[in-house]
Order: sequence, then C-alpha cells, then structure tokens
Amino acid sequence: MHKLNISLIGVPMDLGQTRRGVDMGPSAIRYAGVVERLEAIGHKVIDEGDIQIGVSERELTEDTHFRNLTAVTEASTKLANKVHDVIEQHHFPLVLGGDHSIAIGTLAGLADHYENLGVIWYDAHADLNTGDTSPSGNIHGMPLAVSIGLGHEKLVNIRDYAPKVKPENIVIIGARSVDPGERELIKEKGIKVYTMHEVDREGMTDVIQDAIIYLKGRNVDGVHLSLDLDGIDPLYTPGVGTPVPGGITYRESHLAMEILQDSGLITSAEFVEVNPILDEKNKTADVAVALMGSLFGEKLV
Ligand code: 6HN
Ligand code: MN
Ligand code: MN
Ligand code: MN
Repeated sequence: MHKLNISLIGVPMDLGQTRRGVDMGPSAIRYAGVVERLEAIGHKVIDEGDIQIGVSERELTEDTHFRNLTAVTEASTKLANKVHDVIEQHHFPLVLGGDHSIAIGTLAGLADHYENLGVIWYDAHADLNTGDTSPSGNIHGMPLAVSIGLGHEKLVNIRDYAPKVKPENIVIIGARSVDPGERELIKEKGIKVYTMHEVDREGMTDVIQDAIIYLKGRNVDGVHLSLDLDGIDPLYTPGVGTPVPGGITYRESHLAMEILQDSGLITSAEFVEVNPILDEKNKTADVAVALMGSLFGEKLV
C-alpha cells in the first residue's frame, strides 16, 4: 500500500451552527488516537495543529440570513490557505472538525489544484442550502451549495475563485433529511444522490462501487471525502449536533471506507461534526478514528 505523508489540520469551529461543543471535536479525535492509528499503518503523520477561530457575532442579523458570517468567512479563509500549503508540499490533507461549515475552507484550498475535483459527501443531510432556502441560517447546512457557487459572495469567493466544484462531480451518500430548496437544487443541477433508500435497497457495496464508477466516468483527477459523522446512525455516533435516525451502520461505513481505499481514488478527507459534549464516552470520535483506519488501509489480518 502507498505510504502517505498525512497532514492533520484541526478546525475547532462551532459557529456554523448553534450547539456548542463541536469546537472540541479535533481534541476528541486526537484523544481517540488518530496519530497512532495512522502511524501504525505505516503513514507519516504531521500534526499541523489547529486553525484559530474568531468570536461569534452577537446574533443572526436579519439582513444576512447567515449566522456568524464574518467569523466563518475568516476561519474558512485561514483553513483554505493552510490546505493549499499542505497540498503544495504533496501531503495528504486530513481535516478534523468542527462543524461542517469548515468544508467551505477545505474545498477552497483544494480545488484550484485540480482540473476536475470530485467530492463524496457522506452525510444525513445534503448541505445544499443557500441564504434563501436555509431553514436555520446555519452555515453548516450550506457548504456544498457554496462550493458550486451558490450563497453569500463572501463565502463563494474565498481565495478569489468560484465555483470550486462542478455539481456533476458531487456524490452524496446517506441522505435522509433534505430540505425543499435542497431537493430543487439536486434536480436542477443533476447532483448524484444515494439516499438511505438506495443504501437499504442496493447495499453499501453496490452504492460505493457505483459512486466510484460514476466519478471515474466524470474523469476526476482527485476526490475529496467529506464525512459528516451524522451520516452514520446515531446509535453508533450519538455525539453529533443534528442526529437523524435510520442512518448508515458501523459496518457499512467501514465497508465503504475499505472499498474507497482499494479504489485509490481519495486524495483528501475531512471528518466533521464530532461533538464531545453530546457524546457518550468519546464514542463518536472513536468511530471517526476507526473509519480513518479503514480509509487509510488498515488490514484486519
Ligand atoms: N450538517 N438542513 C438543515 C439546515 O439547517 O440547513 C440541517 C443542516 C445540518 C448540517 O449536519 O452538516
Ligand atoms: Mn453535513
Ligand atoms: Mn494553488
Ligand atoms: Mn449532517
């Protein structure tokens, strides 16, 4: 197996939503042994430390529809610059969240290094809201829309280019809570979605293999895996801010990671929404690290 230089980047961000505690996600994931786990596989791990996050604005302002827009924009820009530097050194960026708004920064740092970046979005949600369609004003529900160029111009234009990703290069897996505006956008833009219906019906082996074939058919030159721990059933990952029952199982998720490892397709990854305050004995961070083990080539025998 190909040995990597993996750069870990912590993003203690909780301003993309309203439940405190997800800013402690990177610590919880480090405590769950991420560095040791990846080193045991034979990779070199460079812990780049955490991105500095500013303070929240007092309240959601009526005219913006984007909670904590300034602080999220600033943090996303710092993260984007960091991811960009890591890619320039030919390291594999592994970003630890933090809420899912951080994907705005990750994708902004990644995308200009690829002609045709693909994205796998492993999530209970589609994260395709804009300021107009968001039911909450929470930016963690918007990062995928931002990456295709829709949303507040401050977010869309981070690192001064847009869009970051083509809608046809996105695959969503595990969706089971999709807002009306997101559903419209999925249809309008032709975004590939494997909902829980497809996971139940076809099984994870077929779903993930189909996703790989689809992205290869799109001629992608890199694939970013954005894994929201709420994609998995809250039985296994209770420490998330927006749990939705009926999710992907623990074993199905390992299987997905193993098949992605075999494909050799994944060129960057992030694991987000780990909230230790809502968790049970760091269970969710433990699952995140175990899944990273499979994604990065751990073998059972
Ligand atoms: N996440 N669709 C809901 C919203 O507020 O836009 C929930 C978003 C959840 C986002 O889990 O990353
Ligand atoms: Mn998400
Ligand atoms: Mn560049
Ligand atoms: Mn989610």
